[in-house]
Amino acid sequence: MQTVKMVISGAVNSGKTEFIKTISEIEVVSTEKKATDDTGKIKDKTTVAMDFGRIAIGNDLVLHLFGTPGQKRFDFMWEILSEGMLGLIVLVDSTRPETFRETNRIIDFLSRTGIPPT
Ligand SMILES: Nc1nc2c(ncn2[C@@H]2O[C@H](COP(=O)(O)OP(=O)(O)OP(=O)(O)O)[C@@H](O)[C@H]2O)c(=O)[nH]1
Ligand SMILES: [Mg+2]
Repeated sequence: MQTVKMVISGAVNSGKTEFIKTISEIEVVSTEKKATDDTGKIKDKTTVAMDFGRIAIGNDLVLHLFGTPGQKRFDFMWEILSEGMLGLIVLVDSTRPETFRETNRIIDFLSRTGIPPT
């Protein structure tokens, strides 16, 4: 049985927590708290540390799913969560072009720190 660490990232409100809750086979460990800054204008709750879920693919592979917080002020968690990751999924809300620049920043950062070279 092989276990692979996957990181699910993306800008605020791109759907990271929802994605992990949807595909995880276990109850997701979530750290959602009431948003107290500008994020509160678009949603009630936001991830402040991480999400964690798990899904098995066939009999031999288990994916551990680590969701990052979207807010910039929690970006120190990106490096912590991406340590040892083998795969990265970046979610984008295509209806909010104003988040594309931030999405690029996340991709740049995580491709430099996390994914091992092939
Ligand atoms: N229409 C639609 N709404 C979605 C989808 N995924 C998530 N949402 C909604 O988008 C909002 C944000 O979803 P979250 O999963 O909290 O987003 P997040 O990326 O974890 O947000 P942060 O933790 O604040 O960065 C919620 O209201 C979800 O119900 C989707 O695929 N389609
Ligand atoms: Mg979240």
